[in-house]
Amino acid sequence: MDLESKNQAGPSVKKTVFSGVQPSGILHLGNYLGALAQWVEMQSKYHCIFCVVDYHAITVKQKPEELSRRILDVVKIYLASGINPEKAVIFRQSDVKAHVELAWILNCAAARMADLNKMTQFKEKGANKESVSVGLFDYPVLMAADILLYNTDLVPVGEDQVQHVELTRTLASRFNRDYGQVFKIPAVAVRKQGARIMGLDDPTKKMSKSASSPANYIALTDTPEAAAKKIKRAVTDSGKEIKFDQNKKPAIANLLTIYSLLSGLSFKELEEKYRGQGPAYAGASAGKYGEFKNDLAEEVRKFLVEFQIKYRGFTDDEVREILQDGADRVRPIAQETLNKVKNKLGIN
Ligand code: ATP
Ligand code: LTN
Repeated sequence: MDLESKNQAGPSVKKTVFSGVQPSGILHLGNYLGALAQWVEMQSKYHCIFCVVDYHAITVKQKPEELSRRILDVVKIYLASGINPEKAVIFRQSDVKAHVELAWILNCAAARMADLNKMTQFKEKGANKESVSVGLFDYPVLMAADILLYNTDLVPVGEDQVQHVELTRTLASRFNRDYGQVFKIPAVAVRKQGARIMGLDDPTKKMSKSASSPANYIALTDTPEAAAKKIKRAVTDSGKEIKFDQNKKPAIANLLTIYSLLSGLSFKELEEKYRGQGPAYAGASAGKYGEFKNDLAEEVRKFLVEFQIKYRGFTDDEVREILQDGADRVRPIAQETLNKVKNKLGIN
């Protein structure tokens, strides 16, 4: 498919969507339900550009051999999730140099220390670390550059990234005001359900690939048996009712969210299904919530089996080709925006 019909401004009126994932660890069900599943829905409707943000990953120390492996694996995860390179562009951030160039320009011409000091992710990721890279502090500016290079309309992300998209809007407006109109102001797209999947071991913290214990997440590459074990051991709330109540039953609300998104059943249907089930029903061996957890594990098993068959079906060479093709397609768009920016600054 030619880029003209996919991503460039022109006769087409399709909106542009941009998003990315860091190749910094094992992707989990939270990444899939919060971000990737939304991307798949969007690719038929919009001009979609999905990036593997390797320059973001190096804001914390990575093992070089592992990083190069993970870059390819993240693309395989995109593909197994249902992203179709015929419909959406997939590329690697470091293959398009305009990203770092624009990030530097935004650092100087738009971003303020006070903006970045407000970012919570930096504080969380930097907490309890002896030394933190300047890159980790500056990381939202690189994310803004990613988004702004492509005249992006919509940025589909999980809830934790909303603050960064808001910052992107601030930087774009400030640059436009101070140097003249260049950037389109993007909007964030967050799913109503699934935007913040919580850790299985702690429903007060988001499921995270950088969590200290693997009991926190279901990796997309976990065996169904390992995933079932994690679900059985997942923290639950007091009481025995299966009811969606975010405040009183955050752990069950989280499990219900995962169940609902994977099965297509609504909370109401699920509540109905398990009404009246408690210790007496589930039996001593299954424990309270036992039946519910068994069924959820079965939903997760079905999802993982299907996902992993697809995941294993792609070769590294295929992925390298997709990445090269993707970078070749988006480079001219990025360069055009960068040229406009440099013109405004008098450095072209
Ligand atoms: P982590 O904290 O797991 O290391 P991250 O959020 O820093 O991950 P990515 O893995 O690059 O970084 O995130 C990819 C996408 O997945 C982003 O859109 C992010 O908002 C989304 N996401 C990450 N964790 C969750 C979650 N627990 N629930 C829903 N969406 C999530
Ligand atoms: N910061 C994001 C990853 C990311 C991104 C982007 C997401 C980098 N650039 C552009 C959307 C659009 C994260 O940590 N999840």
